[in-house]
Amino acid sequence: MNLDNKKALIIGIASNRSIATEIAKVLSANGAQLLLTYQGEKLKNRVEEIANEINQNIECFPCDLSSDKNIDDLAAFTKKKWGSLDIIIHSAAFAPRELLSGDFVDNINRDGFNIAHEISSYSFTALAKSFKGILNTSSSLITLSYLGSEKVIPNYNVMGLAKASLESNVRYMANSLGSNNIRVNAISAGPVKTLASAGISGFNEILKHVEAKSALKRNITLNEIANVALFLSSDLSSGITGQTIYVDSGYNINGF
Ligand code: 0WE
Repeated sequence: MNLDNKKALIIGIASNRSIATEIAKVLSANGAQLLLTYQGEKLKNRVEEIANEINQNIECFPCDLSSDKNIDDLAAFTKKKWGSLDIIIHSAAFAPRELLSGDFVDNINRDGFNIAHEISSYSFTALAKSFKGILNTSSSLITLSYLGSEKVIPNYNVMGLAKASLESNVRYMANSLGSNNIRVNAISAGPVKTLASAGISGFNEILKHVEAKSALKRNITLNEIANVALFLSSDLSSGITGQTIYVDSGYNINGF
């Protein structure tokens, strides 16, 4: 698959094992030029090291998705650097940790609900809004979701609502941007060990359950997610928009 001359913005690298890191490697290996973002000064060095490992001249730029100013500054930087953009990978989510365990109703609060939806869903729309003016025709926007959006997963709690919002967001964004030939899709990934899942109570049980019960009888790899991101980024998927595509060993087909 060929992404030569395509320029990709990748948001959500927090470590070597991030989904966004593997997507960056795979898109770069297929010819794309990359711009990576880091969430704050704490992550700057780590993201720059990852950028250097992939390719010596990849630039990194700060972006906290809770800030409209940060998003607009990122769009202005992208415009100055490249003039236009072809691919946005949105691989970021956040809910306050104390909401990701225990009883959903007991632990929910207004702030936590708002933060989860703002960072995990609205930020994708905000990026589209801010970058719309520099997105090339036939651009592809991709976000990451999880089965907890449509089925109850213990402890996923408010993130389930936020991912439901994100997947609906994908449909409305696809409809809105379709006339500019901009495509918008989500990848619903099976559970993978990353910083985002580290320390989540019951996460290892979820991994074991998928291994035992999924159609493929194993967990997925980061590379399998990244390969679908490559497909959705490329013109091979030119007829696909507004979709949530499962990369989950088939786990989502199960009823029991
Ligand atoms: O979407 C996610 C997790 C996203 C996430 C992770 C954190 C950890 C650190 C959002 N907010 C935070 N906040 C923090 O303070 N996943 C799909 C991974 C995940 O998280 C779970 C899972 C799975 C799978 C939480 C409970 C149950 C299953």
